Amino acid sequence: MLLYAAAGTGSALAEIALDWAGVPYEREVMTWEQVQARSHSRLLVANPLHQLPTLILDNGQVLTESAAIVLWLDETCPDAGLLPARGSAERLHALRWLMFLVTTVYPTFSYGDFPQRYVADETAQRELVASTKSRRKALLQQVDQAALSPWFCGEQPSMLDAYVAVMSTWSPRRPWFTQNAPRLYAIAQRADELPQVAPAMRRNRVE
Ligand SMILES: N[C@@H](CCC(=O)N[C@@H](CS)C(=O)NCC(=O)O)C(=O)O
Repeated sequence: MLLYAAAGTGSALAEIALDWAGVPYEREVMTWEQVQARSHSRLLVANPLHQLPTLILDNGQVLTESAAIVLWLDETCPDAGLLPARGSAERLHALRWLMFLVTTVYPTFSYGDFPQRYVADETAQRELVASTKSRRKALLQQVDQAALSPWFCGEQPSMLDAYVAVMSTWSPRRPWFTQNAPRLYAIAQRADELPQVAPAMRRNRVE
């Protein structure tokens, strides 16, 4: 299995999920500059969006979208505990907020990183970046209100904690969370130490 990866991106989410499930994989690492330039030809063939994470399964099938990777691993390795148990209230909480993170929060990074995709005018691009940043903060505060304790879904850690750990290293970054999303900050700090999470966090650290 091959994972296309770059430090500081969402490929860390897939790394954590694969590590958590105990599924072996290789990484093909690229730089953020290559990601921005859409210049990795094999990634482009596998995923026309040229986005990370992109996972190539052993049978050649391509799996993109971090949540799809998490759900697939949870299905194939049900005892690993990536998500709360089927049929539980905690699982509904996990599914709701996993989808919220990938469909509502995650796209704000795309608008912020690539405003030229959405508006041509440079002033409009600057406005989009600024409005995206404040919208992202408001969305993260909604996620903060939904967080349980000590983990996002309650008593047991899950991939939701890994999303919080990884996404809180992106703008507005951890220091903002201390004052503005303290529940998420506490979860991120705790999740950093989980053996399923710590190695990928170390590999993906961007100074
Ligand atoms: N919905 C996707 C979002 C993936 C995504 O936006 N990845 C970013 C890196 S964190 C990326 O590859 N951006 C490059 C681009 O959009 O061209 C997921 O959850 O996996």
